Amino acid sequence: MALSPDPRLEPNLEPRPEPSPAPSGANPPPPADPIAAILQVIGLGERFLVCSHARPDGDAVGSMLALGMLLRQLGKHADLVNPDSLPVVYRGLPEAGSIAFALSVRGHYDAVILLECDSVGRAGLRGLDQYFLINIDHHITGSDWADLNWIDHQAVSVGELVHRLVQASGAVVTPQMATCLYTTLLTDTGGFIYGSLRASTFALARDLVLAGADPVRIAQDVCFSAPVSKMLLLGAALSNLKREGRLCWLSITHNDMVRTSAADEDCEGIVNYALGIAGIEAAAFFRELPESRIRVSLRSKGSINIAAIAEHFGGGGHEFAAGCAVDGPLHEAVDRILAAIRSALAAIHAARPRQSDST
Ligand SMILES: [Mn+2]
Repeated sequence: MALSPDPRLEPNLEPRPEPSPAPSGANPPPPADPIAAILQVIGLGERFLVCSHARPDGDAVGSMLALGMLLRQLGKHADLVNPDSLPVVYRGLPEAGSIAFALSVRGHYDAVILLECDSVGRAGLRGLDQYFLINIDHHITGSDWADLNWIDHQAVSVGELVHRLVQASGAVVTPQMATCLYTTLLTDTGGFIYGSLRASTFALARDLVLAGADPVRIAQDVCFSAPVSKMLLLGAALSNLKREGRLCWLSITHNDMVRTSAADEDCEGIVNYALGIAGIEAAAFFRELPESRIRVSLRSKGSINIAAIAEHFGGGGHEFAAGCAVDGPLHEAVDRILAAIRSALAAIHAARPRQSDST
């Protein structure tokens, strides 16, 4: 086995990997037909490694699993690896046990496929540089850092891109695959309420249900299976909620995490409570990590490009949902991030007629 498991996994401290190197002559331009190019690499190879980012979310887990199923259906060997354990709510997904936990990889692979990683470092695995790297991403801040790149930020989830690969390969969308892919749609759209939602998103959801995904069961597993610690942590965050005009933010300290026995994954989605308030256009959630780093989740209802702010602080994401990690202490991180959001909001509203301010 080519993996080196390390049971002493720390919660990911988001050592934001060094910025991706500027495109050099080493990376070819994106192919005209990236799907065909990726399928060609798959067709010529035998052994593949599938990775996604550390602290995997529903899109990372679901798309890794579905891609693993595709590769095996095509008669290939596929290893799935992540440096962090899966959030509890995704452990019931079909073949979830096939994702191995490791901090480094070695051995022979014909290619490594990285799903929604904005750099090789984002995968959190040592040893990847020696392989032919394929980058499949749907983040607006994604870049052509790999040997073969397919970035489509119109896709609501990277699972949507994996589905296109499945279709183009002629493989069958099994009920297990459909379940994993539907999960990526459900989670990356916050339950079909944000992201690049289009009619095609719902057409894809329909296709996946027809292929065997059970939408009620998946929603129950993903949305209604939270541990108590998540609710206690949410209470701590809401008690720190602050509003200033169109901006709302909340925060939790490391002590809040300890006091509520919260896990890393319990922080997921808390930022949306701030965005859910009438009149709010931008929201931020600050989490104090041990060692005085601050993880920041950013959201916009659409008036400002929040990914640009995340990118300014070394992070990235989508136009309306992004994140970064910055140095503490907490109050200084809050001040720096809020200042950037205030500027962005002020720039937008200075350019707009006043009557549009009222909603
Ligand atoms: Mn995603």
